[in-house]
Amino acid sequence: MCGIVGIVGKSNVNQALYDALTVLQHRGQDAAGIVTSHDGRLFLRKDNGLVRDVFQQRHMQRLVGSIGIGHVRYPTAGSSTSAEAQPFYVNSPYGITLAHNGNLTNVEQLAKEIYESDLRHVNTNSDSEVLLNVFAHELAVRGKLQPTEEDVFAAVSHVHSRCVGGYAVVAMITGYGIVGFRDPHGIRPVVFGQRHTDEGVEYMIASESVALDVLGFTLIRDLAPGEAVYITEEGQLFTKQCAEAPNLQPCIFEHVYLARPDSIIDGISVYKARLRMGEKLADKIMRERPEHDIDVVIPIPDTSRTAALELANRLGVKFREGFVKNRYIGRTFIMPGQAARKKSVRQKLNAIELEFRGKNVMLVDDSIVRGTTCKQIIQMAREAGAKNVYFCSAAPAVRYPNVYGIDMPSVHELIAHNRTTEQVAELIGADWLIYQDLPDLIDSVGGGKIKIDHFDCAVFNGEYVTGDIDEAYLERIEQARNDLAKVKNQAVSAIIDLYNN
Ligand code: PIN
Repeated sequence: MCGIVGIVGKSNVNQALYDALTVLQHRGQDAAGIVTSHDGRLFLRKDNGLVRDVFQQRHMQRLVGSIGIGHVRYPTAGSSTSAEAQPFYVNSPYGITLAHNGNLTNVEQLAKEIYESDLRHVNTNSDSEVLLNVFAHELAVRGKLQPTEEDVFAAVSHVHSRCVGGYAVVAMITGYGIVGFRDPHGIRPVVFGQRHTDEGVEYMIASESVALDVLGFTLIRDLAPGEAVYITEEGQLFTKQCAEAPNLQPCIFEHVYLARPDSIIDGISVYKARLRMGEKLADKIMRERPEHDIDVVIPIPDTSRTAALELANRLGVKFREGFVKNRYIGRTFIMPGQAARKKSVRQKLNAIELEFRGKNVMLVDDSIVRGTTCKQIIQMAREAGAKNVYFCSAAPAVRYPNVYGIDMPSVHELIAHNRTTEQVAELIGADWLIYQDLPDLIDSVGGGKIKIDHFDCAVFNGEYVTGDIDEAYLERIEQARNDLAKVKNQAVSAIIDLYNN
């Protein structure tokens, strides 16, 4: 998962892009980048790290221009070097830079086509660079010295017909404008908005509406699935539906935990969706055990707080903050003579004993993926003196990998894969485990004022909305992930050897 932003302003946009990226930081902490344009020149800064670490004063001063795009990256399979930080750049036609959130599922075929038919070179393993080259090729074949909005939209249409998967994109065409587009299923979110300044109207395209809010932009709307928005350097805005059969099926996991609660996606408040998840969970608890003996509901910070609050309200049970999270957790350094160690949950979370001692506690988390952290947290609750530890997941059991840009472990690492709820409860050490039912999750998200009844729920039900995912594909990504893990482990061992010798 990643965050994208693009701004067409009336004065330098470097600070606004930086601020927007900090607001989108939760979508990716692995790498960050900004490119701006002034007088036909591009200014780019990108590197691995958090936004606050990647951009120093000297970098910001160089990022001049009233138009630019930015990106924060979460590592997806294959992307971990700073060469794969975004935005990506291609010099022809016009000089195009691009930032992408999502994942293309036909990237191998596209990479082949790009090389063999489009005669283009791709220098990284990133599907975003492939996407950029497809877009650049489709714009180049229009053969125009000065592209119009119709040329840009035609190129996006061709991208839609060639690229399969989840993609929310912002691209800058040097000297002309920025374009944002969303895949024909609208899997990943993207919105656009405007703000009025003394010099005129400024526009922003961003992954989440919260970036608009914080920077004083007002939301115009979400991009529809398959739709593109093009804003020229002069500030003219055009939109067009560029897909043949758009069909909104957004990723439901955005509402479970990826997005910030103060964002509104496709008209749905993430916060309200999470409140409804809590209500539905309470109803399920009452159905399963009307005589339950829960003394206190305790969220596992941060995401699950909203659902836990409403769950406690509905059950009429006390809601208490039993865990405190260290917000300043640092890096793990590889010291001479030590193996690289993973930070334990205990360094991130600490229990307030008096909320646990002698009580039947209901812990709430947004989801259970590997089950490794929740196992440790349940153990902490017991050590703090809980009598019984019950566990609620605001999402159903995660049983399948994500292929649209969320970095999920491979299928064998998912604790619920091929396991029943009882088996998972036993493995994580819970006295009782309740998962949200999928229809309830769908109703929590899509059953408010804005009705959406189709979502990408593949991680829960294995049904991939693009229709091109089979066993062979899943095996291939698993293999790629294993290979990458091997390379990473070898690199870590080599560094440790270096220190030791
Ligand atoms: C919580 C995010 N949330 C916590 C992510 C842990 C699964 N995990 C998914 C629970 S927050 S595990 O946004 O950081 O606050 O099941 O893999 O152990």
